[in-house]
Amino acid sequence: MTSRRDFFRGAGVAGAALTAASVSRVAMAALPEPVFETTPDTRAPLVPPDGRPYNPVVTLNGWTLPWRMKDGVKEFHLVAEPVVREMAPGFKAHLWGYNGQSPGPTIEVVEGDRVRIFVTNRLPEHTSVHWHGQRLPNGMDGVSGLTQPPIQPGKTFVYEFVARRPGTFMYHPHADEMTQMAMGMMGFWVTHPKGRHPHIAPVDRDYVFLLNAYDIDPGSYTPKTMTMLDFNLWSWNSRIFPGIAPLVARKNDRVRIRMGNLTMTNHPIHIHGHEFEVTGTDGGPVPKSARWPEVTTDIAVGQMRQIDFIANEEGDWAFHCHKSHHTMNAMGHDVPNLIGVDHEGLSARIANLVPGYMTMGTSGMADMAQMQMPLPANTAPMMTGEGPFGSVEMGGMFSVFKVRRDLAPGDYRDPGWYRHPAGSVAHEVDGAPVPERAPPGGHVGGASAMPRAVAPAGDIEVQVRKPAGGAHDHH
Ligand SMILES: [Cu+2]
Repeated sequence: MTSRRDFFRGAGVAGAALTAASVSRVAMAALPEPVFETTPDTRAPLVPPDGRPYNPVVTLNGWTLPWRMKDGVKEFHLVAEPVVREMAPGFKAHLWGYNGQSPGPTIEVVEGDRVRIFVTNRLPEHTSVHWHGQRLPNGMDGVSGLTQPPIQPGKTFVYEFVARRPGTFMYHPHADEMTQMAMGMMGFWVTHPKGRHPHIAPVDRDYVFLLNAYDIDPGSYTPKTMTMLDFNLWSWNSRIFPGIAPLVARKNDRVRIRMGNLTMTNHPIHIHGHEFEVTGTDGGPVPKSARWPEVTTDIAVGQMRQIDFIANEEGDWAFHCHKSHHTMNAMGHDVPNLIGVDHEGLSARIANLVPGYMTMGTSGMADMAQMQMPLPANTAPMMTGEGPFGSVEMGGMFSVFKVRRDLAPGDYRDPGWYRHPAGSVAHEVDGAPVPERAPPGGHVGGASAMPRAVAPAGDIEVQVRKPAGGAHDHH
């Protein structure tokens, strides 16, 4: 729920400041009241109450920050602070973010808008905000030490500039970046064109999210911020599948998806059943003559990609990072020693996300009993990545693009699983004989292959030894 807390009435820094008689209450009241969000639900798009009209974006598992219009200036108030983020049902992380969530709220403005952003720092260390991709005065660029002094804990800074260029942007700290971005400090920014733009087509649905990654040991809540490559949670907007909301569209909707990468590696983002074109980057819209069709687009570190397509195939289409390790919630792939760590009930909760997951016991392996092997039946169908035909066997950077004929415009609710027309689902062939394997060095039946000019180098057969039972290797 969105809550408008009285920021100044509370304890803490601002409250303490108010006790000092010399602080001007009028000056502090000049700040717009900050708005906080406490749930990871995908919020309805924020229809602009004033200013130029536009078709608002939908932030996956996120929300858009309301503004206050003051003398023709859009005023926003970001509060950098520690937050608790539910990354998937039953799994919470202690992150840093803005206004109650990580990522922070999306900021949406219109080309030509004058924007004033107040940033209050409630973190235990200094910060700054860099407005990635924007044209602005150098002193508003938010690079701590280079273009401004850092915002110390308890202090509020103000940034002001005109959103000169329409497009897809993001914001993040430029102070102790390694720590602060690893802790989840980032947000999306969209500047809509002020009118018809030759390279920016109007769309029916406009989705945005950031690619991020965390390294959170099983049994703990806080990311390890020194990790450079070996992250174990690959997330979209600090959510992991099956915690990521589906993207839904009405059949024949024009759909735009905007993504920004603030992880430490690239992500080839892939959609099933449709082709798209990259219509923009954080550098601006791509001219039509420079676009080509794709079903996967690689998003490098620090890049943003905007893709457009027509949702003209009904169904539940997978939409995911094509790095197979990034569609795993690999929380146990590098199992740490958890002796002494209290993780009561954790295995069962994580096992809901990762079938077969086991946490090492807190006093050795003797407390295996709490794991209730075999795993309990699913209590909530989406909690194990369960699809209508069984486990989807996916995690991390994975979601479902749901196209339906009968959706109302502006309806972003999950329509449930697709009902396939009769006879349109791959199925088992009854009574089919198991064909022979190809004989070594020769061929039987079917179309003839090219004859071998050189004999193969011997009949080596390799089988994979699985950890528990399974095949034995032999020569
Ligand atoms: Cu990836």
